[in-house]
Amino acid sequence: MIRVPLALATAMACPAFAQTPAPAPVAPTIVPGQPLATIVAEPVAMMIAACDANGDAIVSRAELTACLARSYAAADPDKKGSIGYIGYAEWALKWLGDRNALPSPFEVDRDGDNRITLAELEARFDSIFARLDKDKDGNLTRAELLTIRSGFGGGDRPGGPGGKRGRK
Ligand SMILES: [Ca+2]
Ligand SMILES: [Ca+2]
Repeated sequence: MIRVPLALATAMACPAFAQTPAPAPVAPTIVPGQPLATIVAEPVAMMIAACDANGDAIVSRAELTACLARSYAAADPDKKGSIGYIGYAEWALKWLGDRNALPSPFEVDRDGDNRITLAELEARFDSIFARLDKDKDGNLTRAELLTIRSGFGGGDRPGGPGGKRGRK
């Protein structure tokens, strides 16, 4: 039996080191046609999501009402029944994450008296709830709380090819 030395056998199995060199790495580019949608949550949606009291990941109007009352009470410790714009900014910082996050005090202060009452806050959130509640069932799912944005100069791609991914 002829035994071929292992090193030689390996060399025979690997032809030519002299092939054309691999192309230099290229910076990744955005492939045309790739979906560019970004999924984000508005600050107000983040707050509403945290109002889910029973842990079913769905926020009902009752849960939101209770949540708003709780947050307002913390901003109005002396129970004056209204807070000024500075107090509202502190409320927004705590519950929306930023003093300037929407809704702004100007849109919440319906009667324009420079004070925010709980009723005014509830009224504003009521219309926000209605806007987000796409299927109008009185509950907000996490999907309803998200906003789909197309960015990076890409056009709108409603229902792009993303839905076909992950076939199983
Ligand atoms: Ca007011
Ligand atoms: Ca809904």
